[in-house]
Amino acid sequence: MKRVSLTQYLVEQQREHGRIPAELRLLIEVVARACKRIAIAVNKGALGDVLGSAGTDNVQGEVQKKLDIISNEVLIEANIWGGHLAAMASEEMDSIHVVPDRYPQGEYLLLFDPLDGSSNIDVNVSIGTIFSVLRKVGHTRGVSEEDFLQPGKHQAAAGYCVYGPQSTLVLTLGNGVAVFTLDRETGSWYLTQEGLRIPDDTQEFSVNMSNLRHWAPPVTRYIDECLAGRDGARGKDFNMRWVGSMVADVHRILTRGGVFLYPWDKREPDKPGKLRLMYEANPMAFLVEQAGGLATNGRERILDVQPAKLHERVSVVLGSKNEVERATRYHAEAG
Ligand code: P6P
Repeated sequence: MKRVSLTQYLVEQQREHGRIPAELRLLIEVVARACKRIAIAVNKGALGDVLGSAGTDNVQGEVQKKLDIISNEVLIEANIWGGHLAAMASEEMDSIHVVPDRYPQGEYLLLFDPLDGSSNIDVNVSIGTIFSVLRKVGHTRGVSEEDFLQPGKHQAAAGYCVYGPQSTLVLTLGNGVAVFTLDRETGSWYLTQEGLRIPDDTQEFSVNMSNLRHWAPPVTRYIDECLAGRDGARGKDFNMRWVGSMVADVHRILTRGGVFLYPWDKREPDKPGKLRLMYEANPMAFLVEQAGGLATNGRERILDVQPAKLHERVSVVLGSKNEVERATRYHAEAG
């Protein structure tokens, strides 16, 4: 069967649907090529001296794994010269990385978590790259952190690559969600699914239950009802899945439904949540909404949140529409 390659898909989106300018098509192809290189490094594991910690901390104060730094460098090097970007921002870098004067600057801003879930690297559990694309609003050459501080609803594109049993690139350009699988023999990405739809209802929730005693009442109420199953208010039993890699948990939800929660908890009360708005929650929220699901911070649509800082965190409830609406309603009822 002749499969559609990523390149052909993007050319058709550009030519037949006028949906993406050439610069955005180039950006997505470059990011996909970088993800392929990251997949190869991840797959080497212990054979490639890429496991373990790098002995440094990132801006979040988290220990960096060697693959965190390798993945970050792969994305920077792949994107810096193409002329499609003005600057990049990464979970692994304190400040933005501006395209140097020796290269042309483009109109796009690329944000990424180069390797999300890196605590799972050394135990061979799925991890991934998450990316978000914004347009640089001003048309002067200069670019600053303020140019990045746009709500997620302004994203031009978003996606992730999950490095699991398959390497799978999941992408939205604002017109639905498409899935590409890496053919290792040819080194090409091929379209394997499009028009993904998250079922409105689910019987599968995804949360780190060890935080139960730290949650706010609306979250405890929602999860307690799931645990009560058919004998409780919900009248149906629930299953639970928690991989500890957002890309793996979100990919499952995009594929078969479910509801994912990483809510505020009182361990660090001054932080709205653990996950980062700009390069984790926003791209995932864009994908989930494009697949018919919802994504809120418990109170408002994640894509409407106006960022104040590049690395700010946010509480996340995303997935099957009716479950996200219920959990969000519980927050409103709690006042
Ligand atoms: P916890 C990975 O570190 C991550 O940022 C997400 O990918 C994942 O959903 C979450 O944190 C896991 O957090 O507290 O369960 O280890």
